[in-house]
Formats: sequence, C-alpha cells, structure tokens
Amino acid sequence: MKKFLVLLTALVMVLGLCSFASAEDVITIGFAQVGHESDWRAANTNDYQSTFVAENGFELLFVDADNDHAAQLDAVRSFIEQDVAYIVICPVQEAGWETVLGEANDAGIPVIIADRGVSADPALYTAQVCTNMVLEGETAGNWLAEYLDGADANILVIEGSVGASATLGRTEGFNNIAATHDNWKILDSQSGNFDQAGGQEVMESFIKTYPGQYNVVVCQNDNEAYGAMDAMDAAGVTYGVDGDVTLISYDATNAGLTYTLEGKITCNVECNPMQATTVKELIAKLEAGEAYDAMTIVPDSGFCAPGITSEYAVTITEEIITSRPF
Ligand code: GZL
Repeated sequence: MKKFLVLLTALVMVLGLCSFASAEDVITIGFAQVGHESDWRAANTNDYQSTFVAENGFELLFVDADNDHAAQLDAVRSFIEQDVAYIVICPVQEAGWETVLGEANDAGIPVIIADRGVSADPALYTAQVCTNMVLEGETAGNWLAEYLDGADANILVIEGSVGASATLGRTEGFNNIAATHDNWKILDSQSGNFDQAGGQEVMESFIKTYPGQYNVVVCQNDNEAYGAMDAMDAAGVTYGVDGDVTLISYDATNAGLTYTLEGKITCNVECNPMQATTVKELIAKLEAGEAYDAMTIVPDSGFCAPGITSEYAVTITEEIITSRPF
C-alpha cells in the first residue's frame, strides 16, 4: 500500500509539473480583427481561430472590432494591459495607428500587422503579413484591357470600406491602368463597405443615376458583387459574359468563384485570407530569436469565366474551386 501511495504521489507531481510547464509555455496572442463584414473575413477569422489553439501552444484573445477603428484601438490597449506576448492587428483603416503602436512598443510587446496595412512608421511594429492590394487592382485593370481589346469602357466602382488599405490599394492599382486608356471613363466610385447590403444600395443608386451609360462594374469584394447582382437583376440589367455589363470582383471566395464559373462574374481577383500559418511561423522565428522577414506578401492571382483565356487570370473550373480551402 505504501509503495502505491508513493507512486501515486510521484505521478501527481509529474502531471502537476507538466501542466505548470505547459502553462508557462503558452503564448498569448491578442488578435484585433476588422469585423465580420464578408465571407473573406469569416475565412480569415476561422483560419486564426483554428491555428492559434492550445494544442499548438497558444491562447488567442480575439476581439471583433465590427469595422470600428476606435474599438480596435481599445482592443489593442486592453491587450497591452494584459501584457500579451504578441499583438496581431488586421487594421480597419490605414490611418490613426501611431499613438497606440508607440504604447505597445513602450510596453515591449511585438506587433504584427496582418491582412491590410497602416500608414504608421514601420519602425513602430515588428512585421507585416499581407497581400499586394495595388497589384490586385492592376490585375483587374490589365485583365479588363485585355478583355475589351480596345473597346470603350464606362466604369462604375463599388469601393470597399472607407480608409481601408484594401480599398485604397485596389483603387490605386485599377486607376493606374485606367489612366493609360483614353477611352476609359470612371463615371463614379462609392463605398459599399465590403458587404452585400452596401453593394446593393450603391448599385441601386448607380442604376438610377447612370441608366444605360455603363458597361463595366467593379466591386472591391465578392459580397458587394452579390449585392450589385441583386440590384441589377431587380432592374433588368444584364451582366456577365452574356450580359451588357462586365462584372469584376475581388476575393475569389468559393461563392464568388462559383458565380465566375457560371459566367455571372466575368473576372474575380483573388485575395488569400489564409494568413494565420504565415503569422504563426513568423512568431516561431521571433520566439527562437531567428532572422525573420519584416514584410511577407501572401501570393494571390486572378480568375476569369469559362471561355475566356487571359495572360492575367486563370480560366476557372469546378476542379479549381473544389481544390481551394476557402
Ligand atoms: C482584403 C481584406 C478585405 C476583403 C474583404 O485583404 O482586407 O476585407 O477584400 C474584407 O472581403 O472585408
């Protein structure tokens, strides 16, 4: 009996040490997410929540800022107060980050900017993991130029959230290409807030203001495109490969690519939301004191509807859609 009690005591002590050691090793991440405005955002959030889990040695403190910059600043300050190991921010907007990044710096907490960008001095944060939004805009513009083959373009743009680097970058990139075509005219450009209701509302307004005057609609994400499609359907405006309006979208989510396969969205420029593993690998390097990249661009490409061959976009197939993780 005595031997059993000694063994049992030893076992309890070992298990206790293990749990203590594991508690020691947990890396706490404060994650300030933009919100829940789109299918892309849901895929991005799910990627973080399934990557930064206990079995991988992490505790994820997650805050959904609901597209509110002030709420995001509050979240970062709460992470600083909790003295997390790392702060990851997908910034709602590009501007207004200098002060709070300085506070994180003063607290000695490394900050990783992810998905989008900030206009603050890069010395104020440790690293950035994002996609190239200007290139995404240029891909859309180059594809359109190739597709139109010299024909005139009267373009309406439904932009993303005001002040977001995704909006600013895609607008800049597309306009870079538009500026090289004298017979392209951007009739109007308004924010649809990266959501379906916003896309529908703006498209309804465009249909009233510019009846029959446009042949291209650019939506800066798939959810806006769904809203624009609803508005055009209701107004009897035809779109897609067989319609009067060429519809361009961004994100290339599963549903967006399905509409592209059906020829309703003519071109869909990808933006890869699966960025959590890249962030996790970056943190592993920081933990190990190893050299790391201050800027990592997550690659993406473009897709276009069947029947279209392009230098700037891959012709979509069912196989491509089923092979993708989002
Ligand atoms: C792009 C990302 C954008 C997506 C939208 O990196 O920030 O925000 O294009 C999302 O779907 O809302």
